[in-house]
Amino acid sequence: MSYGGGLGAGFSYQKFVHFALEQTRLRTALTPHPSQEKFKFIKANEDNTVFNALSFSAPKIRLLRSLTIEQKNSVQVLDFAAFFEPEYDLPIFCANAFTSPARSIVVLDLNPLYDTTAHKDYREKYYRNFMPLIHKYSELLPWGGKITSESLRFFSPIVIWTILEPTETNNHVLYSAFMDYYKAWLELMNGAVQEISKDKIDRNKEAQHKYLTWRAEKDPGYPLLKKLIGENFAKDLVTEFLFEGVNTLGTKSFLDYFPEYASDDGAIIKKRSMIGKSFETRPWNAHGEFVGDGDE
Ligand code: BLA
Repeated sequence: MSYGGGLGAGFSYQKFVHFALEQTRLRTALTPHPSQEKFKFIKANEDNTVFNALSFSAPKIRLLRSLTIEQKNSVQVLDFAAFFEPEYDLPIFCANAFTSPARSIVVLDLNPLYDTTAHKDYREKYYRNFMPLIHKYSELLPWGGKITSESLRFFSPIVIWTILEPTETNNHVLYSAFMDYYKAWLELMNGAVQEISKDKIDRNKEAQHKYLTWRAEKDPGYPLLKKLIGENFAKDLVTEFLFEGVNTLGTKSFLDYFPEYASDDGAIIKKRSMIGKSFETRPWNAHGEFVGDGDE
């Protein structure tokens, strides 16, 4: 047994993906997404690196896509996300894990379409019933410490943000949390009520576009993707696969949404955070209310 840390032989995020697809297929009909074709066979610069990319849509789901990157006995990456059609204001499923032999950096959440501090009604509607999930996991998967402050507005009160040693036990807990969070998301899908007001649909569309625009520009995985598949293909992967919709769901630019990143010559400032890192501890209380840094 390998409880001493490091990646046990054969550890893989594939089983997370299989679980999610199987569970989804029990509830809805998945069809391959057009983006699938171009990204099915991605070849990395390094021979020991295997990419697996899958994308689908379904009647209520605009895009469900998954990317795993596997280096034998070394780095393992999971990037799994699912977005509803704009007729639904439901949260976005988000599971990201970057695992090296030393540690796993994990974000697991039902990312809100609307900031849950500014929109309390949204928080009540979608997160109140799921608070037991974070109570179940906040000790085993503890808050990962200071984080890019801008990320917080895309996180929900039930977000799991953690940095762990990739022991067998921790990997089990992570898988268990992934299953619980994914089932919660599917539960939301089952109960989803289609919006008919054009204004509200447009609003949902813009909120999803804003999210895609943020992640397509500032995702922490981008530097590694560039290293593994080259800058041009990494850019295509980000805009046409991982955050597909960023060029079609809306017309606003990154700087329209996030003007604080504008440099004097009108370019986008390259650094990820303008505010810097903060939130040493979990900034929501047990009721999901945002309390910020404990010492503020
Ligand atoms: C680090 N990834 C991180 C961190 C976060 C996330 C919060 C810690 C650094 C920070 O404070 O920002 C993930 N941040 C997110 C997510 C959202 C967000 C999911 O705002 C959603 C709104 N990670 C991946 C993929 C790769 C990856 C696909 O998901 C690689 C291909 C790598 N993430 C990665 C690496 C780090 C990291 C290497 C450490 C380096 C760094 O901190 O920049």
